[in-house]
Amino acid sequence: SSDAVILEAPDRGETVDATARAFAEAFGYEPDGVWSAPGRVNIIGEHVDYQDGLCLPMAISHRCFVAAARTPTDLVRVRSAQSDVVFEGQAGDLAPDAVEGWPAYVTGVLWALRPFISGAVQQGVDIYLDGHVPLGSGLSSSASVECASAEALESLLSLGTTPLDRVRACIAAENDFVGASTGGLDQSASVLAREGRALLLDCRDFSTTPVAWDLAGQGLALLITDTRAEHSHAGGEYADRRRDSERAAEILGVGTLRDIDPAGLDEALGRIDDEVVRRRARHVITEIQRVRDFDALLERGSVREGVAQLGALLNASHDSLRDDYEVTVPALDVAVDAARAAGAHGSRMTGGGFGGSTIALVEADSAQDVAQAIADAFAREGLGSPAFFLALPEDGSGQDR
Ligand code: GAF
Repeated sequence: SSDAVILEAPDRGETVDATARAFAEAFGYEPDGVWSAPGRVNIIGEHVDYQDGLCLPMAISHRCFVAAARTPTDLVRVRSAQSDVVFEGQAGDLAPDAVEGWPAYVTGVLWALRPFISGAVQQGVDIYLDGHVPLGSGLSSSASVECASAEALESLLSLGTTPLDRVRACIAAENDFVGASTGGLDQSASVLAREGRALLLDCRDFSTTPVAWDLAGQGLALLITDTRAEHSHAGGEYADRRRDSERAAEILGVGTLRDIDPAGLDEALGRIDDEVVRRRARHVITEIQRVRDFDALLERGSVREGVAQLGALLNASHDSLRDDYEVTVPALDVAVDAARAAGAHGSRMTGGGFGGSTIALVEADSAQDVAQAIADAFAREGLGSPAFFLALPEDGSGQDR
C-alpha cells in the first residue's frame, strides 16, 4: 500500500480569514464575526449517552467555521464552502421537516433557540459555513455545524444563553428538527470541551468535569483513523440500538440503564429473556462501568502510569461494541486489530459506529508505524485508503473574530 500520511487540520487563523472572505464574496458585504466549533473523539463511553451514562470525549483540532451577520430583514440565508445547496427562507417559517439537507443543521439551531428570542423569530441572518470536520467520519461533523451556528446566533442576537443552553438547543435541533435520535454526547463535547483536557460527561444532566489528558507531555498520542466507510445517524440501525436499550430498561423496571448497579449485572441480565436485548443491556451497563474505571485510573496517576490498564479498557469497549452491541463494520475491526497488532496500548471505534473512525492509544514515536500498519491492512483487505489524524485536545465552541 502507499505511504500513510498523518494529516493536520488546516491552520485556524487562515481558515477564519478565508471564511470571512468567502462570506463577503457570497453576500456582498463583510460579516459581523466568525465563530467555530470542533469535532470530537469519544475516548470511552460509547452508546451510553441516551441511557444517562458517562462518556469521556475531547475536542479535536478539526473545526467548523461560521461567518455570519444580522440583516435588516427577516430573511435567513445559508451557504457553505462544501456544497452548492443554499437555503433561503423567512425566519418565522422555520419548522421541523421544512428544511432539506445540511442547512437543517443550521436553521434547526435558530429554530431551537426561539425560546431565547424575544417575540416571534423575525430576525434575519446571513450565514456562511466552512466545515473542516470530515463529513461522515464519526467525528461529529454535524455537531460542529450546529454548535458553531449556535455561537454565532448567541452573539448576533444577544440571546444571553449559557453554554449548557446552547448544548440543549443543538440537541433539540438534531432530535426534533433534523430528526436524528442522537443522545447529546457530540454537542456537549463540541461546546464544552477544554484545551488540554478530556471531559468526564454525565449525561444525566450534561454536567462535565475536566480531566487531565496531556498525552504529548508523556510521549503518547491518540491516533485517529477515519476508515472512510460511510456512516449516518439518520439511518435506522442507530435508532434500533437506542430502542433495544430502552426495551432493556423497561424490562428491568428502571428509567435508564444507568440505574442498574454493575455489581448486580448477572442478576439483572437473568431477568431479560430476549438474547439480543440482553446483550445490548450488557454493553451499556459494562461500558458505563468502564468509564468509571478509566476515570479512576486518571484520578490516580498519569496516562503514562496507567497506560496498560487504560489500553485494556479501550480494547474491552471495542470488543463489547463489536460483539454485544453490533455497531462495528469490517473496516472498524480491521483498523482496531491492525493497531493492536502494531503495538498500540489499546484501540477502539469512536462515535456511533456503522463506519466512521477508530482511535488508538500509541507511543508518540510509533504513531507513524501504527498508521502504516493500518494502511497496509486496509490494502490487504481490499478496503479504500483511510485518513489519519492525531487527536489534539482543543477548546470548545467560541468566537474567533
Ligand atoms: C453518535 C451520537 F450522535 C451520540 O449521541 C452517541 O450516541 C454516539 O453516537 C455513540 O456513543 O455520535
